[in-house]
Amino acid sequence: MSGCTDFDTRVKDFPELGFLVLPGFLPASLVDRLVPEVDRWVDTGLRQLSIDACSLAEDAAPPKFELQMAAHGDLAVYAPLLELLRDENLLGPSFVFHHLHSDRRPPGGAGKSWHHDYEQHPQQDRALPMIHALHYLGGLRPGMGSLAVLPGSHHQIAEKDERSALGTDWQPGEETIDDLPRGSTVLLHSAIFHTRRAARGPVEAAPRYMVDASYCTTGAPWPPVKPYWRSVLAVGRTLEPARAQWPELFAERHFSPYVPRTQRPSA
Ligand SMILES: O=C(O)CCC(=O)C(=O)O
Repeated sequence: MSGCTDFDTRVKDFPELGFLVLPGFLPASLVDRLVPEVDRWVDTGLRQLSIDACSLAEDAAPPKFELQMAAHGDLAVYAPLLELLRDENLLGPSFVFHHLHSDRRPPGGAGKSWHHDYEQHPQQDRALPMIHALHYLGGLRPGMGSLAVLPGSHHQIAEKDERSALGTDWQPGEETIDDLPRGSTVLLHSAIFHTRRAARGPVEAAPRYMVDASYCTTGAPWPPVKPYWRSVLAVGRTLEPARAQWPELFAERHFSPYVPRTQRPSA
């Protein structure tokens, strides 16, 4: 494989393994702007209001979306990320933004059982990739709570919670990711099974910041997850460089009608 860097190889392996770790992917200047925005998002209750609005009607919306915060908007359309996603081994040339969540978890916070996040109701194929970009603003260390993934598990057609009985237990073949510098990103095929473990060893004093943004290859209608999804996309369409260079990135036509969580069919 002469001329192929380690990075190229890892990108080529993405379709098979379903994850790609990008240590220090985000510039410090962007991370420095994101952290206070996440603090404000959590401390003022805006995050909770955005969650509460998920149980309201489609014409209701929370007072603010993450994309309306300047650094979060910049993150959603961060050019090196979009350029990487357009690689044929990831999403390919045409993809659409799906959603972005921003959170700060307290030191020593709880884990989250094995699950995946591929949006399809019911789960029936893996014809088109969806990718979650997990941005760890403060990095990841065992004392913050690690991420573990099951490489290759995105090929299995399974409901999101099919492995939840495993809790956050160690699984054969898993990869644990717990040593990342500030501003690191992990790309996951959204159907890969993964878990967040509670902190191990001495718990870090600092909170755990994670912003996750997801994107889908176009070609079939994707189910929206929030009733106010159209308003979020409308904000996205105002962002530069989305307007000029990525005309499909916030286009409504790549989505199916919104179905509330309680009415979504499962297998
Ligand atoms: O917090 C993490 O590291 C992973 C979060 C996660 O699995 C999720 O939000 O679906």
